Amino acid sequence: EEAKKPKTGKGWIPSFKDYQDVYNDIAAILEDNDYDDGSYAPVLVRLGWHASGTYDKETKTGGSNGATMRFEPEAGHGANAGLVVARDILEKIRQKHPWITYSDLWTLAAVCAIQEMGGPIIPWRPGRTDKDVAACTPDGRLPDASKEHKHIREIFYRMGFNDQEIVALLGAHAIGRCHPDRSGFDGPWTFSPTYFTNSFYKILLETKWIYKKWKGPVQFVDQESGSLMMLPTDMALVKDKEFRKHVERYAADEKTFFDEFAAAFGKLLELGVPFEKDESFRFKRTTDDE
Ligand code: ZEM
Repeated sequence: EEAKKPKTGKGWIPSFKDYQDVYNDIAAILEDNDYDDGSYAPVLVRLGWHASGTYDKETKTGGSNGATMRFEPEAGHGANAGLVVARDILEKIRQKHPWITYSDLWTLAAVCAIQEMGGPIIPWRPGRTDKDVAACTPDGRLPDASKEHKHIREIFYRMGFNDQEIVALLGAHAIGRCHPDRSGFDGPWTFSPTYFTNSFYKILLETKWIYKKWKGPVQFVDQESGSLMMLPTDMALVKDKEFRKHVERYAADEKTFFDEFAAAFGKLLELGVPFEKDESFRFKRTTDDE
């Protein structure tokens, strides 16, 4: 009987099963052999991060609540180049589940992507609402890869993170790659860009990095194969003593990285969201093969 009722209108409240259905539909479209390294998962993680990372704790503006990247000007901010790919594939999921807000959908997609790539379970709960174009954040709230530790701290402290959380979050660069037509940078950070592991830290510490000789922005390549890359901001994590401490901890112990990444990423997705229910109202996601 329940199932026959239309999933819309006042009074209808989605259940955990409804969110699990959305999760399963996202999981089913992640693989595509014609795209990048064969998966949309990394670009979905980047969408969830950029939708959330605009948060300013002083003014309580920005953050995942609102999904204002649907609109110009935010969609057109330089940092968001290429994320139209992620928004477009999620549009297909939204058409099948029109009751879910874009802001819940985009954050759930990032959670799904991380878990399906073998990463940790990320705490996630629904409750975001979409806002209109007036809530778009000003350009410049997301980090600039050409800068170093001072800039990284300014940006992430503004969101409310500490040094340990910053280093944990950056471990997401184990997945995905840089695209010259998006950011101007080029290449993946690891040899397994569709598997969520602690390899970002290991490679960062264990590799001899040299400046890439090219006309593009300053970036680093590994001397041995020339096929891996690091951004100036990534290199700042080993140059800065406080950051480096955590890089070494995460390189040595993937379990510690997974636990601390899950906590920091879960927090990122919730910045500025006025949830009606407390943290115990968490949706426990499963994967099809569990
Ligand atoms: Zn990234 N990131 N990021 N990042 N990022 C890129 C790609 C990806 C920075 C950055 O400038 C860039 C975090 C933090 C920071 C991902 C996740 C997270 C790219 C390449 C750049 C330039 C974009 C392109 O060309 O497509 C900087 C400066 C950061 C902080 C200092 C955090 C935090 C992340 C999540 C927790 C992911 C998954 C990608 C790969 C996207 C893809 O399409 O493959």
